[in-house]
Amino acid sequence: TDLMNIIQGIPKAELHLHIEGSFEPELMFQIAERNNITLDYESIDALKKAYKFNNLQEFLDIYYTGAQVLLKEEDFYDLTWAYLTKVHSQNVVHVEVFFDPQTHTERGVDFKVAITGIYKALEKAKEELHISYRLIMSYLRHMTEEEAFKTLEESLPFKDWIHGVGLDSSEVGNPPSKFKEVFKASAAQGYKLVAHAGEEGPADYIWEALDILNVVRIDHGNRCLSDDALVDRLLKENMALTLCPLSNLELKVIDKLEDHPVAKMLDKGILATIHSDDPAYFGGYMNENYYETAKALNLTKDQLQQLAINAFEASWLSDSHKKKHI
Ligand code: ES4
Ligand code: ZN
Repeated sequence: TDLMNIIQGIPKAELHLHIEGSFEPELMFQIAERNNITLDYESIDALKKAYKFNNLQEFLDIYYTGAQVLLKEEDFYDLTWAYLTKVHSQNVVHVEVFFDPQTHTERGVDFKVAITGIYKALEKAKEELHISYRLIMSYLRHMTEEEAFKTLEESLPFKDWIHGVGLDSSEVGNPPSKFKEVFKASAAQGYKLVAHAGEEGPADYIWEALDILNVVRIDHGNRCLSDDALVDRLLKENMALTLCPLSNLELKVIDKLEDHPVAKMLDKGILATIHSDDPAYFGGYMNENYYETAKALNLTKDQLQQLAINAFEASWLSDSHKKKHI
């Protein structure tokens, strides 16, 4: 279609992507088989039928189960390479990828195994696909701050491969303030800071991410429009929100895409951006997120271009690299 051609033609940056959430059922079965693991689902179709979620937690339960088949460096490499070739075909030219070390170290898979596989695929994509990248390790907020500190410690030998830290998993009941000290210590190590906030949790959690954690971007941030003072703050600091419309729909953060706040955010001048979050689970990569959102909200070509420009502006590319895309 014309709309999809326009979207395909826009060079895009993806800033909110959990690599474990890009695990397609086909690859999951393939890796399970070579690792001699039996999945709880008897076929790819049976697994896909389980992808129906009423909230974030129902999704996370399945997402962590899927990740259990990742054991070896080559598993993480294949996972990451599959994602990168897919988004390359969608004209994505820059990615800032999350991984969840604790999802793997908890199961006895070394930090080194996970990060090395991911890193090698990112480097190959830089060389062969000309995709620039940053890598972000996320602390799991349902775990303790002490456990996050342990992860920070484990990351230090790989500091040169890691650009920032994030905060993800079950939001409600696990406010940003729970991780105040480990974010401070992460910044002291030179890591940039982001956090999921205001996806299912209240606007208060967005304030905490800004005031207590000192993040440079908010992942999701849907709930900010309920708080005028918060909107003023986001505008004043030109703070980016990395929104994920199909994720919001699949996790019932919104009832229908027509209700997505991104158009209102653009109208207010907020640095809003669109990404895929967990594309293998939510039914679409970058282009599908742009496309479905554009259709539901009647976004103009200018608004689509603005969304892409916003993502480069909010990215961690150097100013000289940003300029090529803005
Ligand atoms: C996530 Cl959608 C979402 N929210 C919070 N944590 C996550 N990890 C992966 N996807
Ligand atoms: Zn996310």
